[in-house]
Amino acid sequence: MSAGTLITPESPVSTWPIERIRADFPVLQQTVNGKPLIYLDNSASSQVPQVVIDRGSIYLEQEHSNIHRGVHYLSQKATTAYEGAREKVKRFINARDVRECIFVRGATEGINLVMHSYGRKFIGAGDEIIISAMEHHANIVPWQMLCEEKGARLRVIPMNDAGELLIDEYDGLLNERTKLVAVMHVSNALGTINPIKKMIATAHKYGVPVLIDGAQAAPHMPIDMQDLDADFYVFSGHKMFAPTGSGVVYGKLELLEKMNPFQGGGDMIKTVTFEKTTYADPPNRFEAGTPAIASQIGLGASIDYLNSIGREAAAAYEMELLRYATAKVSAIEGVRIIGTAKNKASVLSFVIDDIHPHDIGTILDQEGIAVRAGHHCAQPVMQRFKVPATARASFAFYNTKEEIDVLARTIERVIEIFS
Ligand code: 7TS
Repeated sequence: MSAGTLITPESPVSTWPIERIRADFPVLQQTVNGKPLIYLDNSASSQVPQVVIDRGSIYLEQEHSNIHRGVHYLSQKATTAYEGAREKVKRFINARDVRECIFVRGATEGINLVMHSYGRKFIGAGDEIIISAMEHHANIVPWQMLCEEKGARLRVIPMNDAGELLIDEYDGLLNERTKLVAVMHVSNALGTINPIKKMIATAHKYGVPVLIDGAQAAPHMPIDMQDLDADFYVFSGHKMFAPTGSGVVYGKLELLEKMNPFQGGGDMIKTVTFEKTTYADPPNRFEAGTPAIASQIGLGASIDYLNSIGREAAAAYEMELLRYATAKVSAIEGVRIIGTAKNKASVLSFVIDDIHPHDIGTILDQEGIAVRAGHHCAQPVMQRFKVPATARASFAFYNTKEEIDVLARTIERVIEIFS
């Protein structure tokens, strides 16, 4: 299966060991407002399995020390664990070289890193950067800041009413002034899976590098850097069953080698004198100061966990949940689903006539159901669909059809309360 394609489950759903999987996640075992927690806010942050928590505890209890700088036992153990996590990331995304994997705090910091280190060096007055109409603010604002600083111009790929990018329009936007394409793999507000492999190939015909915001894709589908041929790919650990403060920028080595540092400080230098500093090679050049060591080690453990449960089977199960939820929720009178792309990940955004999404979210919370209500840091998407906000249920492989039944029943109650 190639990344970005719709996964059609054959047998995994009936065989998915949901009870065993749920038992791996301690946070799911609690009640909220006297009701079993139904956690459907996975696009914001997913939950952390016990093995990942345990790996973080081992670091804190037995290995806690700084990396890359001690000859002593603990520092060597911490360095081995941290660099081991980088190796796991490399295999997880099928990068060619471990030096292509930079640790950052999350997708936002990753995009800002590429903006500062690549954009400020290689993008200038009159140049153009292409983004899409469905981007998260994290993949809009940094590019706007760069455009303002350099006198460059932002071009936006439009989308249709289903929330699918208009690929012909994209082709028309690419020209000799284009210096970067920055698009999301999967939309957090709509669920759309964009045809990024094709989009990357088109940009490359113009010699234009492509940054993919993979924050919503990396946790939910296999991703393969060599197959996609992305120039940059960023994602966050906390959406991927790992702790906050972990994340990755993948960058092709030949690009990283040409780029300026992101931040200055310890661990990113070769030599320092008051006259001149020379910089370390990638990835250290981009990792100034002490990183979130425990969190990145946790990300390595979450990758082990995902591999152990089977990424393709997990993805197939999530697709089944999406199909089930879409059928259930769209059958409720007065509910409108925002984001009906043919190729979707397990995100269900919806609005109800005359009821504000915050009210929906509040009533759902009273029943122990966690959804996100708001603009999802994608205000241009809300403007495009002429809604102030949506309620969003986003599923992970530990959710169940029974939870979706409770969601649907509670949405019906919300409508009753407001009618
Ligand atoms: N890009 C996308 C596509 C995202 O969905 C998010 C976070 C980010 C970037 C930023 O990630 P961070 O880890 O650096 O914050 N999206 C959401 C969301 O949908 N609800 O809460 C955060």
